Amino acid sequence: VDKKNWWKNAVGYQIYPRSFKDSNHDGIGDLNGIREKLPYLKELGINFIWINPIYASPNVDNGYDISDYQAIHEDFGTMDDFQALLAEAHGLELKIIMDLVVNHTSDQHPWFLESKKSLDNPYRDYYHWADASKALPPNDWQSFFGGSTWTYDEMTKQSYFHVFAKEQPDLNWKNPKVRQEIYQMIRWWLDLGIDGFRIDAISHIQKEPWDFKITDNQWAPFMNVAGIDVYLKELNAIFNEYNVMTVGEASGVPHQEAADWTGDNGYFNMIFELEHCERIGEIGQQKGSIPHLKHSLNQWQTSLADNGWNALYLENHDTPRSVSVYGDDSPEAAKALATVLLLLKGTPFIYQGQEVGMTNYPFRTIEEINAADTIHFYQTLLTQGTLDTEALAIAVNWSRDHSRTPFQWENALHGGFSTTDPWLKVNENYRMINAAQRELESSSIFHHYQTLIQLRKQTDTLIHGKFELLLPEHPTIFGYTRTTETESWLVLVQLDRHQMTISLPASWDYSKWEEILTTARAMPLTQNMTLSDYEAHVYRKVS
Ligand code: TEU
Ligand code: CA
Repeated sequence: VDKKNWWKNAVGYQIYPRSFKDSNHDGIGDLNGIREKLPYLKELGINFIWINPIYASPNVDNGYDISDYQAIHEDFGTMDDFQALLAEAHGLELKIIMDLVVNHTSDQHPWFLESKKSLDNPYRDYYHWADASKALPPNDWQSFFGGSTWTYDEMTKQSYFHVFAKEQPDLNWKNPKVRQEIYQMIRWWLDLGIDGFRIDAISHIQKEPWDFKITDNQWAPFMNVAGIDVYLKELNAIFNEYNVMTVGEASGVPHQEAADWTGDNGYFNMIFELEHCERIGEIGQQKGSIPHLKHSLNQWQTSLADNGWNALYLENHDTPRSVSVYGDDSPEAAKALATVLLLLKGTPFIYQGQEVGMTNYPFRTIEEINAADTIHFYQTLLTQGTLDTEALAIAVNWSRDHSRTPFQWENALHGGFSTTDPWLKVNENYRMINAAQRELESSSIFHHYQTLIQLRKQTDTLIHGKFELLLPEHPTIFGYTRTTETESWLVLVQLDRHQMTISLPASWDYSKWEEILTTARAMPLTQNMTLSDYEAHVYRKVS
């Protein structure tokens, strides 16, 4: 095995620590909870864990507003707990990658507290400040979480810049001192022995000049702006000194540029692109679209065929649950989606609960929501005159909280997550949908994930083989091949609850294909295939 490129053969698992497992029963998931569940992750077969931020934070954005990069949030435990977790994970041959949030800090970070003090404070240029008045911000750019990207400060009569919440001021990457501080912090974590980073919102670190005029894309002034490569190369040089993996969250980076951003010579090993999970429809009624998913994944698979490497995912802590978005909440749909995801080319990431088919939450009141951006959206709708129930429906349509409800471990109080009321309510369907149940059933989603992970690990073609999409125009069937000189694999999945008949290429020798895996009844491969109800079939041909 290629030691340096271990991440190509690996399967990842994302842990949202607040919602994974509460070990001391205060209603909040924690590091010792993760430690308790390492054997479960080992059983699933994954190779590395990405943990969302666990650093000191006022929690305006659940840890993405960091006030001390080198301290563990007390909700999660201590630095000793972290080191124990790291050691125990390594003992089980599980790697740990951490979230690196360096586009911004918390407004409570000592750098910002200093920066705010005066125009000539040595930390002033650690952030972006510009002349403004209370009524008139430096420009009309809008932040991702709603409202201006500028917040006025009475004391120094200037505004500071933030692409997310006002409590998340953006760091000034133009300042070499800022970069040195960040690099030092990165080394500190890498020297501790962690196995890499997921780098948050990294495509936003470079900004256009404040007088840049927005034309079509309102995010353009801080999305993959020219000159960003200078900083990314510096970061890459540090990562390269260590045998670690990196995955940059890079919204706004088009697939045509992905070869610069990923692979053996890219800024990162891989990136999370956000295009394939874009939803279709009017705001508040948006739905996942299988044609869009196919089209977008095909573009990324094809563009990165020879240069670069994909990070594969269907859900994370910012999206609703994939089985609800693309499926009908059923185990069949969850297995169908798993089959599509795990056999693509790239490094798959499973988001906690995906492997047991956790679904969206049926939010009934705004009090059940924690995510600041959802609450902000809901309140904006109310001020615009939208009726309460309608505002709620619109705001929760794509709420981040669907995926943040506590992990459903077993059919017990609070789904076995905690014995106390958790910070966010557990979905009541925990009685049916939970890990304990699914470890028992032989035909479960969990076991299907296990099987797919094992299959990947044993099969070089599924790691390196060329990807080709079949039936690109088909509205619901996701079919593709993975091919090397010695063999071909075929994945055929019906992502809908309907019966459909398709025709495969006439030139294929159908007698040579063997069925390796199915989620339904076994079915030999023939030129015409009838698939129904989220059926998935995997075939192999030896040439
Ligand atoms: O999300 C960032 C993110 O989604 C943006 O980069 C994206 O470009 C934007 O929403 C436009 O689609 C990350 C974390 O995953 C999220 O939880 C944090 O809230 C955010 O960064 C701020 O740190
Ligand atoms: Ca706890």
